[in-house]
Amino acid sequence: MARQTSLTQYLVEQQREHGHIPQELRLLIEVVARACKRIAIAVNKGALGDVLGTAGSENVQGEVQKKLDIIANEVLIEANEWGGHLAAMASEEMDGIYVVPNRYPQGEYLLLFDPLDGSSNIDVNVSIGTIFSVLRKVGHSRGVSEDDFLQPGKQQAAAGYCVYGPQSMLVLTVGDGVAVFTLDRETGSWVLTQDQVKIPEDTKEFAINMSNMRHWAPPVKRYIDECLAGSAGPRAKDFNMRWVASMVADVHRILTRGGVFMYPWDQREPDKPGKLRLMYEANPMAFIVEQAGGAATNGTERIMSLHPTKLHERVAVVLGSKNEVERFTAYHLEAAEK
Ligand code: AHM
Ligand code: MG
Repeated sequence: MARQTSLTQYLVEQQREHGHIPQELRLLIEVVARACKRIAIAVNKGALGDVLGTAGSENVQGEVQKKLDIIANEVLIEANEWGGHLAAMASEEMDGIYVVPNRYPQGEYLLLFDPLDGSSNIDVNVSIGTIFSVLRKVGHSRGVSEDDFLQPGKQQAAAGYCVYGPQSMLVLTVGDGVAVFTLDRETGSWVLTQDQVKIPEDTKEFAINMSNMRHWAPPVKRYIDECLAGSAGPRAKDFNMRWVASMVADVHRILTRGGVFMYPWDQREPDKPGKLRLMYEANPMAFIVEQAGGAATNGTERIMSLHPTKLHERVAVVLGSKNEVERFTAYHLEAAEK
């Protein structure tokens, strides 16, 4: 029987060979992975576990919370608060930060997450996921505040997502490439199924919510029009389109076979830079995509260089196959020069 590498073994080996996973970070990643396993089990139960439908509340961003949004948030907090590896957590589903209670030791890491991404797909049995980002508390100030979280994405110590689809998969980077683990439901362990994943630099596939087309800025429209023109147009090739409406599933497809994902600024709410959140959606995905050889920008700047000014900050996102992201970004820069 072929030998399998578990998540624990992968992390221990990374620590031993490359020395870039401190003990506390290893514990943190293992705890998050265990929490994701619990969430995967709840997702699988569906109606049998009474986890579908809305919870009758709204989050800080005015979005209706689903039962699973709340369950996943609680699972992640309960799993992470007592281990001594964290100072605080922040989540799409909580207004402010969650400081580790006094009864537990405080560690130096900060954990951010979107506990259940793709909420609109929960009740229709389509892939959803969990996204997380790990920062280190910088400076030696006592206590912890929201300001400690406001670091650019390039300072992330680790990032990952779990996709709950036909298989549950955990995708992880600690800054040394991207590894994929598949949940073996019989043994309950995360098994390494792909290492050093690479996103092809070119693609013929794009992902965007086309129903927003009339609201887009001219460079977005130009990029998509050229894709749609196919082999007769300036790109001289036919493009395919996919949109799951779960960022985890769309990014996972791009990680697997290339593509470009876009959620740009649009005129529906001109004061919002975009729909997706910088700190627990765009940054972790940007870290993974860059580590797999892809690129991630907001149309003009590298996402991981942006300095957040608030926890729930929103951002425009284009990420995936490098040459397409660069083209999309060039169209924005050209438009800005005019
Ligand atoms: P959520 O975190 O509340 O689920 O929202 C984020 C999701 C992304 O997963 C996805 O890419 C996007 O919202 C889909 O938006 P839309 O429904 O506008 O297509
Ligand atoms: Mg989300």
